[in-house]
Amino acid sequence: MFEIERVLTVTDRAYALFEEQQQARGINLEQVKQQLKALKIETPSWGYGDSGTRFKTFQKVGVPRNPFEKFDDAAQVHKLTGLAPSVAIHIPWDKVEDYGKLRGHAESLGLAIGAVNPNLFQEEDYMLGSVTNANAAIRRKATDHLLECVDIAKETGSKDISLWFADGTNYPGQGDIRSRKRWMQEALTEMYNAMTPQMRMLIEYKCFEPAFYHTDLADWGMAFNLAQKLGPQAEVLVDTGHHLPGANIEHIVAYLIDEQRLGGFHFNSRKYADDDLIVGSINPYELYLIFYQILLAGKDSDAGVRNTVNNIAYMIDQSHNIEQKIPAMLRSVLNVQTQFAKALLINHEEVAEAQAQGDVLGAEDAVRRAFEFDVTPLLHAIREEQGLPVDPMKTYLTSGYAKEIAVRGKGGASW
Ligand code: PSV
Ligand code: MN
Repeated sequence: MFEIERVLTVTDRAYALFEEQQQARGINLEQVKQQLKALKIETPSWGYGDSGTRFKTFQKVGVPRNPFEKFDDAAQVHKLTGLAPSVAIHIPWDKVEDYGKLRGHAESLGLAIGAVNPNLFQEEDYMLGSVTNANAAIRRKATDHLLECVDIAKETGSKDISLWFADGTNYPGQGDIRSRKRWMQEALTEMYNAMTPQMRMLIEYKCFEPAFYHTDLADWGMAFNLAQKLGPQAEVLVDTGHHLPGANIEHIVAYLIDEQRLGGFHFNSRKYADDDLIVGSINPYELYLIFYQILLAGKDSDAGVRNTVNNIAYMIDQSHNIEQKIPAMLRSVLNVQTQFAKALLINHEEVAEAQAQGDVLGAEDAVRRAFEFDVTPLLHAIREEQGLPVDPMKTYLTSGYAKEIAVRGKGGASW
């Protein structure tokens, strides 16, 4: 009892100091808290299963054996953080006979089924491409899978269908780049026309891997062009791991928001290529600067820009090869929350004033300063207000859930 009281007093005092500091900077903390409480991050079903590299997939004890168990684990992440109420699925990794049943299971856990991700990269037929394959029968098969995913989304109540293609070539001359471009557009047009008006197509790009010479959707410009051609229900998805070293992702984000074509994110961290490391573990400042652009656009006078910002799907896309799956996912959503909280402390008027004066260092300082605050007291305060554990990771580690799921044994779902 004494111990709890002491901790709460320290927390309260830390928050009081934080509040004083932020009020002095003209930050409206009530508004910050509201925005923090509204943050939602989708976790991927595949992040709970075993995964690996081409060298080895390590098997972990307690990994879910089927899609239902993946939702059980995802529910832990949401229960402890209040941040992750939906789960993206990948088809056929999460293929079930009855999607209504899966949806019912998710809802019974307080979750929703999020984005549906068609998988067009794991069948022998797709070695030389799926929707861009020179063989018309294979293109047909791939397009049919896209249509199947639209039907699944209707059953699961999913709004977003998130597309990523491994399509590309390994050698010059291997394929006709322009024909492939047209086949891609043809397939996506067919899928687009099958969507209900409530649905949205998210188009993801990736500069390389598994194709090494050319990738059919290699960068944001190609995804953007396709989205523009398809129509207003098609938007671009930015996977933070899918850029060449040195790419300014926040610039891409700002540009796409301004064009009202940024639909969502796949968050993760990369060091060299698409390494799928925990978001915020390598370059938290990049994540912070992405949120800076988003929050700034949220204040724009253009209602279309504000609407784009309010409909961004924040999703994690990580495959945890050596980490414990649930703690890795907890760390991920908490890292996103931390950087979002910091970005909420940016005084945009101060930045604008420095910009107007041509004060380069002043503007940079006004952006960076918020990053340097410790937001722990703020996060503790909102968690207390929401009836959530103040330290979700610690609560999970002492909850006994890992022991409970150990009965699943090794050899659960993997991709
Ligand atoms: C591909 O690297 C990707 O980022 C796509 O989003 C896939 O759907 C996901 O990873 C899982 O392979
Ligand atoms: Mn991705």
